[in-house]
Amino acid sequence: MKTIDMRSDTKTLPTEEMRLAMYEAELGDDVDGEDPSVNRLEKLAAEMLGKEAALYTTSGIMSNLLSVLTHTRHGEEIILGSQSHIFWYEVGGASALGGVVMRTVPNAADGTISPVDFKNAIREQDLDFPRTSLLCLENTHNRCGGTVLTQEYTSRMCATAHESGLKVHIDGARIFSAAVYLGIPVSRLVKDADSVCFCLSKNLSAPVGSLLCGTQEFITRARKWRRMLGGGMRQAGVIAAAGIVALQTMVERLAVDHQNARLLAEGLAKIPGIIIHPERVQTNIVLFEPPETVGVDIFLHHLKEQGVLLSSMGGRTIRAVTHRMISQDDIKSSIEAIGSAVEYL
Ligand code: TLP
Repeated sequence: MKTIDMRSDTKTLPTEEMRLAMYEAELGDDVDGEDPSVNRLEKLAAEMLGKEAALYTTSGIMSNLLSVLTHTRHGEEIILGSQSHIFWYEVGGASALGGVVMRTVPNAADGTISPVDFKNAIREQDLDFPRTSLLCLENTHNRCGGTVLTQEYTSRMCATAHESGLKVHIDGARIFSAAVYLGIPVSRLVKDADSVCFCLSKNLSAPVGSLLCGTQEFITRARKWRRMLGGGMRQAGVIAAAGIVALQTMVERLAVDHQNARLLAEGLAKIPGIIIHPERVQTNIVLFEPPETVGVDIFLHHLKEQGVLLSSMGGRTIRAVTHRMISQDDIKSSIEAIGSAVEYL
């Protein structure tokens, strides 16, 4: 029985071309800036994102943390969405290691935070208040179901932040999905942000790593933080080589994952009792709830036995993520398996 693993796009394995590139990669000591493959990857990432420089990091979490450490000082406050990955899933690192207060404002279902709420959350200068120094946006938005922030929205939020002296960081783990959805270059989408990070090891199919992009000065300081955190990886070119292939070959095909996610959502919407908003599906993440009479754990367990792996987002919400290793046939089989599970349970 084939396993259809839609728990996350982090489950993607490297392509043959990536494995070959890894085998043949030119290597050096990246801690001393001597790894040609890492240097090439960082240059390519900076160019594609339209920023001066980029830094190869172990993970999305490390990139986000480096960004907070570099943009802020201990005791300051950062503003972020109530459903943001940094707030939910990064072990509280921004506070624990960055020493900042995380001030959340509600995320709407589309992943935005209201410009008014944001403005109201910025602290005035007052002896008693921490200084607000950073706004973090997330695009696409994971817990909001892969929703896309537009360039207009991003620029407007950046303008408000900059007027009040705040920097803006975008957690763009899946930013290429957002750009493909909008049909614009990713550089245009993030042009007003001070920093942006994206992951190679999710929808782009590379095995490891993430890139943090920003000004040369910002990246130089972030590099020092990366060193302090033990994130200097020596001959990291062996994995960076796969990242170069990912950026060169995996971006355009994201549209296929988006179509498959849509197909899945529309199929699920026809199953009696399933709660889903197919019109909200924009990229490669589908959120839904099983019928009220069916327990989430039993539902997931039963589907696992049928070879369909999905993940729980807490409460009754279930997540399916489409990716390179999920075909249109897999989507059809999954819809059938979910339909049968609902009938059976
Ligand atoms: N997200 C993961 C998990 O939370 C395990 C997933 O499966 O979606 N920002 C965003 C928006 C993310 O979705 C993730 C990973 C990260 C940051 C962190 O990336 P990693 O896991 O590479 O540190």
